[in-house]
Formats: sequence, C-alpha cells, structure tokens
Amino acid sequence: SINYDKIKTDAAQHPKPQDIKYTHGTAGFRMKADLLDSVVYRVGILAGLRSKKLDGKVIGVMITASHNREIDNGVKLVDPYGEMLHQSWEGYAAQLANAQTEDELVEVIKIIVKEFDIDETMTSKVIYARDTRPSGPALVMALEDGLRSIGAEINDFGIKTTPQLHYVTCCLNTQGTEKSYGEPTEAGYYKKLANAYRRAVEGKSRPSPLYVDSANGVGAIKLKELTNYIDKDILEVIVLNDDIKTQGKLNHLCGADYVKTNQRLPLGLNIKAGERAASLDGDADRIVYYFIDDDGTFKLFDGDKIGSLAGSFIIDLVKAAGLEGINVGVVQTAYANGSSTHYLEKVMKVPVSCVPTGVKYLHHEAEKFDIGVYFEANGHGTILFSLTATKLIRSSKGETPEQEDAIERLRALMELINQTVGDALSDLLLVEAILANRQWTLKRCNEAYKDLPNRLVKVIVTDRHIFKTTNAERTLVEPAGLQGKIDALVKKYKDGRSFVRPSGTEDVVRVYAEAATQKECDELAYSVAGLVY
Ligand code: NG1
Ligand code: ZN
Repeated sequence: SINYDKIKTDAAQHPKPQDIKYTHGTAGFRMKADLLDSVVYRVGILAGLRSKKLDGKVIGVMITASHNREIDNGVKLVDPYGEMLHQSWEGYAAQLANAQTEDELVEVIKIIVKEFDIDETMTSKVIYARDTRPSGPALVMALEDGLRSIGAEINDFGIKTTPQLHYVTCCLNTQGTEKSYGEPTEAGYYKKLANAYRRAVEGKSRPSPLYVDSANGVGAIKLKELTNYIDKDILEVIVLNDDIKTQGKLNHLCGADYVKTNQRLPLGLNIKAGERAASLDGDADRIVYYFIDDDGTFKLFDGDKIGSLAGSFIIDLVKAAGLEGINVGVVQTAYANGSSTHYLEKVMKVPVSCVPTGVKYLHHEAEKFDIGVYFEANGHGTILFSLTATKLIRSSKGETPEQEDAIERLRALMELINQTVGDALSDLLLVEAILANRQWTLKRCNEAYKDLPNRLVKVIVTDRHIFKTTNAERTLVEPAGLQGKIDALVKKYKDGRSFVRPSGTEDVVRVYAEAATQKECDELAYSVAGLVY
C-alpha cells in the first residue's frame, strides 16, 4: 500500500516554489522549465494513482512544451487508450501541484484515494517519454522520483514524439484484445505506418518530393527513422531544420505554429514555385502544409484544409466502397476558417460540429460518428473509426473490382491514421497518400475553397480568468456587456466574425477575426482587442 512517510521524505527533495499557482490547462501543466520540478514530481504520483484506479492499466506521461519556446516545458498524462487525462481528475491534478508543504501534499493524495475509492495495494504501471528540450532529462528524474514514491512500475520510453507515446500506451493496454492497436514498440509504430502507406498508395505514382521543416525538434529524428521503413519509390521526403543539438533552435522562426501564425516560410526552407513543404511542431503532433504559387506567393494549407481534404477523400471512398451506411462527420473549433465550414456543410454536405478548443473535446465529439474527422486550424488532428465502422470495413467484400479497391484503401487508411491522437507523421503520410490517389498537386487541393482573411492576436490582460465563454467559446458571457460591443463591431464588416476567449495554455486572451479582406479583418481584430485590453 501507499507509503506516506516515504512520500513526505521524497517530496522534500522537490519543494514547491512559494507564490506560484499552477494551472492544469488543455495541455496539462506548461510553463518555464525551471518552475516545473515539483509539478513533474507530483504528476508522477498522480500517474501512479490513476493507474491504480484503473486496475493497473498503463498510464502515459509526456514531458514536452510542444510548439512553445525551448526554455519552456510541460507535462501531461495520457489515459490508457491514448486519450487525455479524464476531466474528473484535472482539478485534483491542480490541487496536487499547488499543495504548498509535504503534509498538504499527503492530505491531497489521501483525498484522491478516498474520492476515487482507490485500492492502495493495486499495482501501478507508467510509461513516459520526453521531447528534445534540454530541460527534459532533469524533469524525467523528478518524474521517476514521484513514480518511485508511489511505488509504480516504471518504463522509460526515451525521446519520442507525443503521438508515439500515445500509440505505445494504447498498444500496451489493448494487447491481446479485439481492440489490439499494434506492437507496443517504436519499431512497431514505424512498421504499422509504413505498411499502411504502401497499401494506401498501391498502384499509384509517387507525388513530387516533400520538404519538411521539423522545427529542429524530435520530429526530425523520428521522421527520418520512419522514412527508412518506406521505399523511396513511393515516398520522397527531404527533412530540413533537423538540428536538435544547437541550443535555442527548437521552434525558433520555424515549425508549424510559426508558419501558421505568420503565414510565411520558416527559416531554413527555400522552396520554389510549384514545390510543397510541411512544418511539424516541437513534439510532432501538429502539421501544416504550404506551397509557393506560380506568381511566387506563399499559400498555407492548414489544419482546416487538411481536415477538409481528408474528409472529402474518405467520403468518396466510402461511397465508392458501397458502404453508404457509414456516416462521416467533421469536428472543428471556433478557429476553423468560415470558408472551410461552408465548404464542408454546403458543398460536401457533411455534418460539421463545433466544440471548444482542446483535443479532448474534439476527440469525444468525433467519437459520435462512424468515421469522425477532427482537425484544429493549427494542424492538430486525426480521424477516428468506430468499432462498428472498423468491423464493417474489415469484413466487407466489394461486388466489383472498384468497390474492392475502395474497401482496401479504407482498410489501409484505418491503419495509417494514428487514432489515439493527432500525429504529424501519420498525418503527413495521410496527405501524401491522398495526393497520390487523387494525382493532384497541393495547389489543386487548395482550390476546393478559398480561406477568408483572418487574424489571431494575443492580448495580455491582468486576469484572463474573468473571461467566460459559452456556445463552443464563440460567445462571451463575462465580463458582462462585452459581447454586445463585439457584436456591434462585427456587424460593420462583410463576412465579419470575431470571438474572444482566454487561452488554456498561455497567460493571454486570444482574439480571432475574419472578414472579406485582410485590411478589414485586421481592423476588426485590433478593434476587438482594444475592447478586451
Ligand atoms: P489555447 O492556448 O487554449 O488557445 C492552444 C491552441 C489549441 C491547442 C492547445 C494545446 C490555438 C488558437 N490554440 O490552446 O488549438 O492546440 O494550444 O496545445 O491554436
Ligand atoms: Zn504539439
């Protein structure tokens, strides 16, 4: 059972700094790395408790700050099938992190044990990984101390992408069941994706080379590893921004977030007209594509575009397979470009739902469809196949060679897509597979719809917690009266849309605006920001 004296002694080695209030946001805990030691130690304890509660199922812990600065870091828990930590535990995670003394910490642990009726004698198993940040190794040591304090079995998965950790966690917990997700190793991950890719593009000619900006992060090494499993005749990837050694380079003027926010090429990548490239983020769970148009302009193909491309491809395959009974839906957040929503609903006739920001909301909503496609505009997303759809696709036999071919492509896509979480490497293969199947250039894909000009601005406020939203974050309920003022501004602009919400990962309020022209959209964004400030 739990040794509370040991916890008190161990915890004293990882004291909580005074005067800091930790918040558990959409991505777990995230802040400057030098403030995270006590938090990560305690997350180790939390992971052990969570595993005990779930009868010894394996819990994942990822140490990363994704697209944020190199000096930041973060920690998040992964539930047994790759989902984010269950919501009912988030409040306790924050309480654990904020317990000031060792005695208070033990009190919170006892509350958690009682609240969730945890069997203290149950074994607990935890697997963890980290990205390439220099602060990673020290934080892993703090995590291991926490895991030892609670007596968990530990499994160091090393330097990995976030989605690789989600994959392996899910594999470990589904081994030998009907939901078995794959071989629980890094090599198993590459083999699964590579085989699926080969099947998905069978008989199709290879797309032109893809340049990849890997943000000088973990994605660089893992993408190179993945391409070693794939024949050069079917995929040619040129990995750039792969310097994970030089300090200060991670996400600096490059990576998916930089490209999406600034709508320009990253440093270190000079593509020419007609060429296409993609950028990963610091833990390789986001990807955005782009190309240079014939007139030399930069064209972004972001998460909305990828989601729409994937959604329409899957719908066509389902039809071609004669499996119309399978319903396909798309899930977006308020940040989805208005044109993408219009295209999906009005042109593709697909049901589209809008949910609050955060993977857990998107994921849960996508589970309501037989095939649920979800992508955030920033490039984080995946596609979920329900158990019913999976079984149907696996067992169906086409009546014609065309039907059989479509069914086989769907089977390959089910394997290709990392269904545990958005995965830049898996999504990269998905986009490449669609390009090969359609025999389209990215420019051709981009013609499906034209993005409305948009602007996202950060506003630093004294207290972002006073901003409360409803209607999937599109409407402010507090501070009272503010929404009315925003509405009045929006009304002045053709195709105008704007909303304000507090960030779940940074100490800022975000303002988003869209309008018919970039000038009007910027004007709208900055006047709404003026109201918030
Ligand atoms: P916040 O900081 O809550 O806006 C950001 C992203 C989310 C998601 C999370 C988790 C935007 C506008 N927001 O959330 O989409 O990716 O980080 O990393 O991009
Ligand atoms: Zn990320």
